[in-house]
Amino acid sequence: MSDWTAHLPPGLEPADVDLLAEGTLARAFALRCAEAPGRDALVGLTYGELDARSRTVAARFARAGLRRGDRVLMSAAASTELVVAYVAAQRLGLVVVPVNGAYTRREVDHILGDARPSGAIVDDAERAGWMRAAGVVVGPEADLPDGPEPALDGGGPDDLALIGYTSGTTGAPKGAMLSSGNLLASANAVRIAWRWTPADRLVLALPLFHMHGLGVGLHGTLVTGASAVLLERFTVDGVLDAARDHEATLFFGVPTMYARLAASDRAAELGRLRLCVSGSAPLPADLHRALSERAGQRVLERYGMTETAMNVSNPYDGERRPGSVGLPLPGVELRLSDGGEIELRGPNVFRGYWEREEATAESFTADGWFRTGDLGTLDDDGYLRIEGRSKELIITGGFNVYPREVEDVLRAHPGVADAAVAGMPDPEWGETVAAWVVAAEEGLDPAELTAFAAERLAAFKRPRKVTVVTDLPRNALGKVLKHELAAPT
Ligand code: MCA
Ligand code: AMP
Repeated sequence: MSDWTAHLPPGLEPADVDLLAEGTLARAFALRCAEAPGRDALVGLTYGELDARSRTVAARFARAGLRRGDRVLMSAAASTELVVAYVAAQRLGLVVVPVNGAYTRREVDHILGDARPSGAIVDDAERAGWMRAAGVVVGPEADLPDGPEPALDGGGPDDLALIGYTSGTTGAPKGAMLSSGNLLASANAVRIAWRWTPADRLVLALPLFHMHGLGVGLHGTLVTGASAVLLERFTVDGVLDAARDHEATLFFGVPTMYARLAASDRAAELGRLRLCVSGSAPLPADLHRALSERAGQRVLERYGMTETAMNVSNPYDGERRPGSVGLPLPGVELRLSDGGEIELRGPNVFRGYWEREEATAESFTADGWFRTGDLGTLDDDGYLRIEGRSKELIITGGFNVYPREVEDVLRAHPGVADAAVAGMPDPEWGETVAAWVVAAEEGLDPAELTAFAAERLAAFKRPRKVTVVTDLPRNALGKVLKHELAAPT
């Protein structure tokens, strides 16, 4: 077991760390708004404005019939209006279900059917049409009539605040239920560990429908009382211009973003930031070194999951070790099973999967530790290295793709008898999705198959390469030997 005291700044004792000091995430937001109304929350939005606008939007939600505990699906590009609507939803006690804006109708329908939201926050007309069945549908600006102000910032840390959809070996995405306390504890843990202060300004170019952008970037900013420059999408110039123009101090990204930044002739400009953090996928050690050489920036790598928010991080003071994700964050306990699986416990660990008792039971040990499905080793100083995964998962550009879901889609094509999907190493994306298919008939056209997949899968899940093979190599138990397929020829 490794412990988290190395993350504490000088003078802060473990006994003085209270990750749930504000009680709930919504109360933390409300407190920061009240404490410094004139300070920026986002560039162009002060805390006072965030308070007033989120009250108005919460009142509109309430007038439209949304009540504490109701689920509301959220699928929109990052914008000030989206942040206001999200804060309003949290303050009203709604349970937010973030959904990737790249999802096709098939993928969205699965989540609608499973989570049965009463409302949706979306930013385009076509997707609004898909959500209509959910009931109340609004733009991020909550284009609903005003209403009387409802009770805000109530409830307790155990109340559900977010359901994050994540797949599993079964292929069908399931909803990880995070309480308000889970999210608050994780935001406070990174606030302490990364020495986040109200004077910090984050360049936030991550989507707000995943834990990285939402749970770390946005929650961390607002729980700290700091500010962010929100970018609708990531580009190298966009990030570096924002850092320069708004005197930013922080940047959080996935390794693909860092690979693009390192390759740019502006890479040295990253050096102006106080702290750059990487996560969601392994940061190659040579990329870590390249950033250090070209930008003088020792990127701090950390490890998280939808189910747990943030778990482990390299220390702010002390060695940031390339190839390692570091030490458990404040409040987090970590151990390795006999098979090397990383197991976790702490106030950040989720309550279970929405309406999936069996999957929930399987994901915890008998003594209550969460099984991550990631394999690791601990070195003598307690630093964790992620060595692989026991779950089948491809991470491409920081987005997760479950091979089983892609295989199911490919097999549904009448020309396909069988299919296998695996990740291929890639210097920019980390991994890319590759497929091997056995044709059911002569003349299967890979381009036609790709078009078939495009109707059913978000762009990042689609195989970049499809190879037609006569059969798939299998072991004696009939399991496809993917490492043989993916091996370089
Ligand atoms: C875009 N494309 C992708 C990806 N992103 N393909 C594979 N993997 C991807 N991640 C597709 C586009 O649809 C397009 O397809 C083509 O690639 C080129 O797009 P491009 O413009 O180059 O991409 P981009 O818009 O610049 O996006 C790259 C990106 C983005 C900025 C790295 O993928 C991104 O924002 N990733 C962050 C994901 C994230 O937030 N993950 C956190 C998960 P076509 O040409 O066919 O149109 S939370 C998590 O994992 C845990 C909690 C944790 O620890 O953080
Ligand atoms: P998700 O639940 O979709 O957010 O994805 C979580 C998974 O991303 C984890 O279980 C890990 O496999 C992976 N992951 C996150 N951060 C890192 C990291 N720094 N290094 C390696 N894998 C990571």
